[in-house]
Amino acid sequence: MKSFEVNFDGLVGPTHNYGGLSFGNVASQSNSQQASNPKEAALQGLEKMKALMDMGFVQGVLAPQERPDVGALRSLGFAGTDAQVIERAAKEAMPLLVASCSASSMWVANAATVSPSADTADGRVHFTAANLNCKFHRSIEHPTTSRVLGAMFADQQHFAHHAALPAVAQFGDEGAANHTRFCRDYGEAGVEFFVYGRSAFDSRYPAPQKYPARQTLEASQAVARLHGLSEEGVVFAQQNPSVIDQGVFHNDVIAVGNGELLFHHQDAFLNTEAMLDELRRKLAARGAQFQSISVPRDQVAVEDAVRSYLFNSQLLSRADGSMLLIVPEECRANPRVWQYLQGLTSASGPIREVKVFDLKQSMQNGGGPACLRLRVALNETELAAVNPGVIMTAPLYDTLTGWVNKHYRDALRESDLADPQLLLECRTALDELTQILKLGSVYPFQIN
Ligand code: SUG
Repeated sequence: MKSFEVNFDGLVGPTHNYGGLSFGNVASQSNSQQASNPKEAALQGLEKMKALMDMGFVQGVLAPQERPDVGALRSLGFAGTDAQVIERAAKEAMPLLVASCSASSMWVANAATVSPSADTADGRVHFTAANLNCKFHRSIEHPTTSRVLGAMFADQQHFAHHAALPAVAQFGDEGAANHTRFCRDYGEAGVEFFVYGRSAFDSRYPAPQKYPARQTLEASQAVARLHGLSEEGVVFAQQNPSVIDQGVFHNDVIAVGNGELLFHHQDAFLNTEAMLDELRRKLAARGAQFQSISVPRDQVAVEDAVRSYLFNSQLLSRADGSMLLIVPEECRANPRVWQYLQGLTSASGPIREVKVFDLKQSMQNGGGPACLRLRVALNETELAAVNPGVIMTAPLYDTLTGWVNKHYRDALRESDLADPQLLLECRTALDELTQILKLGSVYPFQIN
C-alpha cells in the first residue's frame, strides 16, 4: 500500500500581529509592536502550500482559531457583552487583550504530536493536542485545536485523539516542534524522536538559565505512552540548554529530520554521540539506515541558525528518493548560511535542492516554514478517510486566496485590537471558512 507524508499548513488568522508575547523567542521579542499585515501573512502561507502541491506533494490546510478569544477574557473576569469584554480588557489589561488576539495557532507544528499507524499499538494514527502551557496566549489554543483535528480526522477506525496533557509546567508540551519521526518508508514502522528541554521531576538533568525550556521529558514520555509506542520505537534526547538560552525555544529551530536523515546543528543536543548511536541501532532493527548531517559551529554559528531559521526548514522526500529543503528567505540573506547551503547541495549527499520562500510576516514572530506545518504520515486508506475539504487543490487555493482578500486587513497595530469590529470581521470570515473547509461547527461562537 502506498503511503505519504502529508503537510497540513496552518492558515494564518485575520488577527496576525506582533504582540511580543514569547519570552525566549528572539524574533517575537524584537519585532514587538510593529505593524503587521495579516493579509500578506496569509497569502505568503497559501503560496507555500500551493507551491508544494504543484510539486506533487499532498498538502492540507489547518484552520486558524477564533480571536479575540472572548471566552479566555471572560475566564479572567471581564464581563458584559462581547464588545464590553474587549473594551474593558483594553482599558484595564492590554497585555491580556493582546494575548487573547494572537494568531499563534498558525504555527501548527505546535498543534499536536502525531504518531503514524505503523508505530502505534492499536494500528491507528494518534494525535495528542499540545497544551502549550509555557505561554498564556498559546495555552488557550488546544480546545479548538482538538475540535479542528477531530473534524479533519474524524474516522475513529483510523484516528485516535488524546486531549492535551495536564495544564501545568511539569507537563509542558509543544507538540511536533519537539518530535521527529525517522523511517525507511512512511508506511513502515519507524523510530519517534522526542526532544525535551528539561526534566520536571528529576533535578539531575541540566536546564537553561535564561529562557524557559518549554518541553519536559515527562510530557514527551506521556505522549509516547498515550500513543502506544514501543520501547524500540522511541528515542528521547535532551536539547542543549545553552542553545535554548540563545533563542532555540523549540528543537525545530536547530534540527529537522525526515526519512532516514537528521539534519542538525553541532550544538543542538546533549550527549549527541550516544543519542545518534541509539537512533542508528533502533532504525537498523527496523531495516532503515540512519544518517545524520551535523552542521559545524565554525561554519554556521547558533546565532546564525536562530536568525536565518536554517533548521526550521521542511525536509521533503522526492519521488526519486532525493531530498528537497524548503527554507525561508532569511537563509539567502545570511552569507554564511547561504554559502553552507550551496556546499550542501553540490555535495553528493541526500539533500539535492534548496527552495526559498518569503514568509517574512510569520518569520518576524519566530515562525518559519517548519513551524507552519503539521506532518501526518498516512497510508492510502487513511488518506481516503481524511475530510477531503482540507486537502489542497487548485480550486481550493483560489477560493482561499479570494477569502483572504475579502476578509483580511492589510495592517494591524496594537490599538486596532481594541476595535470590537475586528471580532465581528473574524467571526464572519471563520464562519465562511468552516463551510469552505467543510469542518462543521468548531469555533466557540458556533457552538456556544
Ligand atoms: O510559540 N511565536 C511562536 C512561534 C512558534 C514557532 N513554532 C515552532 N518553532 N514550531 C511561539 O513562540 C509570537 C507571538 C507574538 O509575539 O505576537 C509567538 O507566539
